[in-house]
Amino acid sequence: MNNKNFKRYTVTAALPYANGPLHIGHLAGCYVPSDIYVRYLRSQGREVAYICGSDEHGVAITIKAVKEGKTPQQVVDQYHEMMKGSFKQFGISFDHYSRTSAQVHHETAQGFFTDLYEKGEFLEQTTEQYYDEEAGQFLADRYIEGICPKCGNEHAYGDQCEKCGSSLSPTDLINPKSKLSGRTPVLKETKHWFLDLARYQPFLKKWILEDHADDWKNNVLGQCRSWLEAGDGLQARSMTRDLDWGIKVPLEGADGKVLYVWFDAPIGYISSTKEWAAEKGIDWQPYWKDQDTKLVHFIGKDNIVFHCIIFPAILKTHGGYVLPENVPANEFLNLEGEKISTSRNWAVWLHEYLEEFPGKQDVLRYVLTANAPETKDNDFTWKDFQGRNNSELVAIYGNFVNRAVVLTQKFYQGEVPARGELRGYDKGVLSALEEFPEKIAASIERYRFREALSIVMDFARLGNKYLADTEPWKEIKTDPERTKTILNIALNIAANLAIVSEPFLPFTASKLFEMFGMDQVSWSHAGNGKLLSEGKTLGKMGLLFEKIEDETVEKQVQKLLDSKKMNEAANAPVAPMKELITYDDFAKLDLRVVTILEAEPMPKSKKLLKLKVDIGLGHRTVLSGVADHFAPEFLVGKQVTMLINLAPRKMMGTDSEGMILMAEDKDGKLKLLQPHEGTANGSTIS
Ligand code: B3M
Ligand code: ZN
Repeated sequence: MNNKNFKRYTVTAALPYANGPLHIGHLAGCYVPSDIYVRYLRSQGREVAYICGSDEHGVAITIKAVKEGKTPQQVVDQYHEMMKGSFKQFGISFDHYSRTSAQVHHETAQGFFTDLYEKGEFLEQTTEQYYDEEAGQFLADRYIEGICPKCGNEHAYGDQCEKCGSSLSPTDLINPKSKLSGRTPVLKETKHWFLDLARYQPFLKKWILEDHADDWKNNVLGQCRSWLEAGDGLQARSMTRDLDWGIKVPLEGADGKVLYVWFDAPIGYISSTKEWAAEKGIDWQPYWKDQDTKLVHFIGKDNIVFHCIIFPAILKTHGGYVLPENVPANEFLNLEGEKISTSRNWAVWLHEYLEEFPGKQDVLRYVLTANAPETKDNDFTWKDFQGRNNSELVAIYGNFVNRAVVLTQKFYQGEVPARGELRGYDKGVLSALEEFPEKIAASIERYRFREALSIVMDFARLGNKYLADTEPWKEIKTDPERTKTILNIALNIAANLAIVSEPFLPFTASKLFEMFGMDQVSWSHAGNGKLLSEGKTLGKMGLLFEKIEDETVEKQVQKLLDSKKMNEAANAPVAPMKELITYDDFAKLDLRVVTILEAEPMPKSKKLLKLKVDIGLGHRTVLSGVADHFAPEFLVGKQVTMLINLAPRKMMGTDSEGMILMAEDKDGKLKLLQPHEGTANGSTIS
């Protein structure tokens, strides 16, 4: 069925885990693309349900809760609100944003499970699962980390290797470790309910590799093919877990077990639709059950198996649901040449972007679309962000619209001037204008948003070139009538540009709609060279885009490098313990509390300070390699700890009689070891 015949659209965007703030990788992966698609559909007057919500179960949440010393509910409450806010601020125009901890979702997901259970679709298997004896709990896939057997990645999870995309089982991992205690887990028996995916393999192979061979993206088909044509075929996968946070398994004897997060999360799209429809007082079912509904899932590549294999198998087996017409998954966005990582704080956080670049949401939407990882991983650099803003948005798009509007304000008091006789060039430009909307639409319909946006920019170039070639600022001196025609055409190009820009640059488009007095905007109006009637008065228009200076982006790069350094220090491995010594070895050390009386740089040395120390038994001279850690005056008067019976060592002609003890932390900084106030010099330390 081609697009024109669908009566309505259900468009979903992956439910983000509510375990942290959103970053540019989220926007690039599926939220900007899905928003572009939905805005375009809406501007065509199509009936759309744009559905999302927070994914609040799974170990991504419980690991965060442990890390932050909070309950899982506190974690999801915090980040659900934060993410909802960020989406809104970036113009991601969901019709409904729910959350999987909502009661409606628990009921819906349990309903699906019970339906499949009663149909005998589950294999009940008692298997051995990794158990952390120290933590006293079974380990879900994401609680286990080890070496990926396929690519050697040392941080592969129990269910998936993010590096090579392989879907794994925990026992595939080499040298598995528990993320709870860090210890090696043991295998222990536990009962779970498995979906025997092999049962659905014939249907999935035909549905994906034949029926959708021509309209699904190659990166998606490629991953599905690797699963569907793998020698050992689709493996049964457990749809329940031993966890106390999640949706209870609706069966007798299943205490302490919850639904696997990837069983429940995609069903969250349905629950969210139910919630939305209830609020609107409409029936949710057509959006999920009518064959003339087009269902599209926007996701990142790491979610392909769950959206193309497992969820469709569940929908198909349950019966009565439409299957996704397309799953246009994006690849990953990297940042300054490295993988975006929340744990290493190597990310551009949306909330921080908004603080540092207020009002520039469209610039980020633009750059993330122009560089979208649609077919392969791509890289976001601040230099490119600046370059595209300055040389495309400012120099072409903004320059064109600004000139057309400012000249109209200057020559015609802001009124759209009358169009006189057209010349050949004018006619050429107006016929090009007629063709742009269809070209852009064709790319959007095929989920090629980078391509669509580049055509929008070609449209802006057309306008920019038209003004540069006709030079109305000169023409006005010799041919005022001609100038009116030029600016009339230029303003109409700008008004059309606003319509086709809206899916990509909603904030810019709304400024233009307001200035042009265009309401009830529809895609069908685009291509019309006479959108603006003569005599129409233009509203005020602020600057659409402004230049971004070098130091602005250099500051962002430095911020990344600083946070990386801090994180490396924070996560640097602690120095390993030295070999064991006996008590007698320790008893030989004479450690005392002492006071530094004098401190001065050691001549001809960058590292050494010469200290005079009161050890309680008299004064000693100590040479200490702390010159690049402490200023001499900082040390004078400080009580520290010292090894006083270390044999004297001559350094640079001076005897050093002992050693001041220091702590060196992970980032190499030295810290004094200072006793409580009022400890007498010479006090022994044992
Ligand atoms: N919560 C997002 C992720 O894998 C995951 C998507 C669920 S969509 C139903 O990062
Ligand atoms: Zn791997």
